[in-house]
Amino acid sequence: MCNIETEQKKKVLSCIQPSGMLTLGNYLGALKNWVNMQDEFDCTFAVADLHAITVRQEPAALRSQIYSTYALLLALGIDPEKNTVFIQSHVPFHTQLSWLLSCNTQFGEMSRMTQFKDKSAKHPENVNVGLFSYPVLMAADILLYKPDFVPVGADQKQHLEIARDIAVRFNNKYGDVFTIPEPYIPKTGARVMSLQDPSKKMSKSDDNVNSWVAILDSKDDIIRKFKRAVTDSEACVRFSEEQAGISNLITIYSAVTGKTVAEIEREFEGKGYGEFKLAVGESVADTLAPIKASYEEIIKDKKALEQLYKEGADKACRQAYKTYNKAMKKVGFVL
Ligand code: AQP
Repeated sequence: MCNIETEQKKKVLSCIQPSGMLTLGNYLGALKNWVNMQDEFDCTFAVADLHAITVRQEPAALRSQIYSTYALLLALGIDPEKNTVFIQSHVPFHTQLSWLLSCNTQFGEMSRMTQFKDKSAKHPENVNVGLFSYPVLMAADILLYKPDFVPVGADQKQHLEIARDIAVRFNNKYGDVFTIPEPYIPKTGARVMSLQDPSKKMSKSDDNVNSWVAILDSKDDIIRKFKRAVTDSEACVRFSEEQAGISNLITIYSAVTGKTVAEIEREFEGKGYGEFKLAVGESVADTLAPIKASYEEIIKDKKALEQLYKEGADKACRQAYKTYNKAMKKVGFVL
């Protein structure tokens, strides 16, 4: 029987790289919204493992991060029955479509991507071609599933824009193949900065383990990392541009407790940073504890996990194949 409710829902696609332990930044900036979007939208969620190797990964660590990222999505409450939840490398059409799109993308466009500039500056010993062209793979990730919306943070706007440009150009040249996705700005979503350098975003691939909090960190580690967080000299809990460190902690505390900035400033009036940092650490640990508990149950059963990601790949393949086939035909390939 056809499910009318699902058919009427708008489609959303989101991916996450297993390039390290998922962080509090990934959770508050993206994953929390993924969980909320499942009721309103027809969602496709991917573990973007192919993207992770644009920077060097140790094979055993990569394998375990892919498993753990998939399991964590389930632990957060993402339902693999209701959504399509899969591992990118299990669907070969991503790399195949990427080639078609690469031949319709200009070198100059890619050269302007800021993430390439940032990451090549960070890893000068490994400025590989994949790092240069990965926005094309990202365009393929998106366009294969014909989403109406792609949730984007400020740092990823440029990637969606290039995916849209590539799709429009392809459609104009070969006929209607791709849906042009719109950016989706979720109602809630915090930008979390590094605990050691609040001018940079919190990143799972940051070498300084004290700069990020992993969703799976122990309570003691979380509290220790917040105690060590860089703050300012003013010694008062007040949100301001000049106090980037303390403002980051206020943003985090607000996101996990639901309190407003004004309420937080009142709560900690006349109190020192030490007390505030402890409160932030404890509330973050309490928020993440049930996710960690659920993750530990899920990761124990590798067989069940394998079955779920295989079913997810089958579902994704069925959708992706149709788009890929149409694109190949339009370009002139014999199928
Ligand atoms: N610090 C952050 N604050 C808010 N949102 C964030 N996101 C990442 N960091 C923060 C959001 O998480 C989603 C998935 O991101 P990703 O893992 O695919 O890539 P990324 O943005 O490059 O994340 P990282 O942690 O910085 O990874 P690495 O270190 O490997 O580059 C995205 O929606 C992103 O906005």
